[in-house]
Amino acid sequence: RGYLRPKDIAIVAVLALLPTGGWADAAADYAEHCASCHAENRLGGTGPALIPETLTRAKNLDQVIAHGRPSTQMTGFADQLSPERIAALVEFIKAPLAETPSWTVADIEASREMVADYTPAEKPVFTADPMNITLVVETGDHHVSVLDGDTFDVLDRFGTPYAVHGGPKFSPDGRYVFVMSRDGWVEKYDIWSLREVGRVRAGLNSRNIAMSHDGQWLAVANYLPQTLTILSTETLEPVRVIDVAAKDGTPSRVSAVYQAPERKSFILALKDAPEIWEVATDPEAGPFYDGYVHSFEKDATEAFGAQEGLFARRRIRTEEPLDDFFFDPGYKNLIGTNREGTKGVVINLTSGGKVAELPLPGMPHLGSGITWDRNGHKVMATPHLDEGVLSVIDMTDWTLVKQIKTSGPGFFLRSHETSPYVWADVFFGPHKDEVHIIDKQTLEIVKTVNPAPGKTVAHTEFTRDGKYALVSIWEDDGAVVVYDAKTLEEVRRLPMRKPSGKYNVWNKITFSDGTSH
Ligand code: DHE
Repeated sequence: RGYLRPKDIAIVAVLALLPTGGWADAAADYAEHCASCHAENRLGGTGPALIPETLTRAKNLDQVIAHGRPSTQMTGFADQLSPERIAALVEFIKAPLAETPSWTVADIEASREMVADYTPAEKPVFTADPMNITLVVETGDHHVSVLDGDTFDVLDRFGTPYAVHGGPKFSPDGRYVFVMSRDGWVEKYDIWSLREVGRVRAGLNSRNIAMSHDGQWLAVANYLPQTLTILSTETLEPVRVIDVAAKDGTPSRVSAVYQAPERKSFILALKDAPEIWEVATDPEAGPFYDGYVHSFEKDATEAFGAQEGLFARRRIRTEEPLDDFFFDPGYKNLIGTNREGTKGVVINLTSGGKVAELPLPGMPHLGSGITWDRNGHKVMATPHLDEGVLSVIDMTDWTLVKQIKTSGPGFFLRSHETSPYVWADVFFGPHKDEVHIIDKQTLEIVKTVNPAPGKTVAHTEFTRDGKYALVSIWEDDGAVVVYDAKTLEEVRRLPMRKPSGKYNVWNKITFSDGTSH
């Protein structure tokens, strides 16, 4: 009593910024114009959630409210609301919610919508190679295009939840794919039948998803609430919601969940705790210890409350919270970055101990890392988000082999077992229209392509056989440009609506060295 919580202070600060009566007017305007699609509690309905957790990256919200978003159901309100009232509405939706919303197993279950007339096809309803399907996420109008990887024909184009982020995850046989939106919706799509199977809201603000080694479970990493949701891949039913908190009880957001098939587990990066979690997907797993002990300390079972079997959880203590993981090919070690993005830390997943520290300043984006063989050594490369370099690390002794200078900070790297090159985009800065092609052995840039001068060009994916490399022109009237991966010449251009990531079934389910996992 008498004290304000930080979120109350934030609301008071927002109120102070509004003209007299602004908050009440904004709340009334929200109720009248927005609530029917975005829900009274702002957690989203047919439209996305309008809460600060999901709006931090949204730009020009006043323009969106005034003029709507093309190709969506969001219409403009400029003829009904003055610029001042629109500005007040923007502040209203950016203010924290008065109460941290909960999202329980019952809420998840109630959100589940299975497509009523879906019947699984007995075999693919197309003649294309089902293992060479490539999905293109089109963020411009929230669709995914299903491409025949040989002819580049679009076999289907299906609607997704709003703002898909991260890589879709395929079932181990490549038949089903799951995509996730930042609002926590997970959609299941049957590639053989070219049909959506259903969708479920697994969290309110989610980071990414991971598939279990046996294809039975899909884990969803959430920021809001601070949980890991585990869904049945067959029915999309929630089978477990794990509250995520450090050993001392402090709740933590989950930065990301990773699939570690060779360990038969999920690995979690915790945003707010100096811990890495491992959650078993193996019914025979364990014992896993709940204390800050390593797995070899078997006699600590009693003292630390061991968990066994499916979804048993293990904590690995770290010196500081680590994020953005990259795994070595055997899933024995992971590399994570610290919050400041000044170094890489190698952790042995079996002992839980720190193996090495890597000199990686400039915000390395390890999640985009890829590996290949060079001079008998396995090397990995990672772009840096703050500077125009790629770091190449020798994974046998964790030494820095080279920093390759690029014409600006990049986001994504891709290669293929059959390709002598790494494709590295320049996502930020004046050279955002360039993609460097780098020789895997000499580590020199051999060519820079620039398919759409002045536009953002990013993210490469290869076809199954590695013959073609597909690059996105990341613009609303964008395209996927198909290159001959040998001659490095453009062979096709497929118009797409702000295409972002592309994912080849075969490359993903075989965990190809050249692709992110
Ligand atoms: Fe991503 C993958 C985190 C911003 C597009 N991004 C991932 C993954 C993580 C991550 C943890 C791996 C998940 C997986 O595939 O399972 N991304 C983050 C961030 O923390 C960051 C920097 C800030 C944020 O807002 O979350 C961020 N990401 C972006 C973007 O701004 C991008 C360029 C546009 C967008 O869609 O939001 C973007 N991220 C992507 C894409 C992938 C991705 C296309 C999948 C790449 C792949 O090839 O697998």
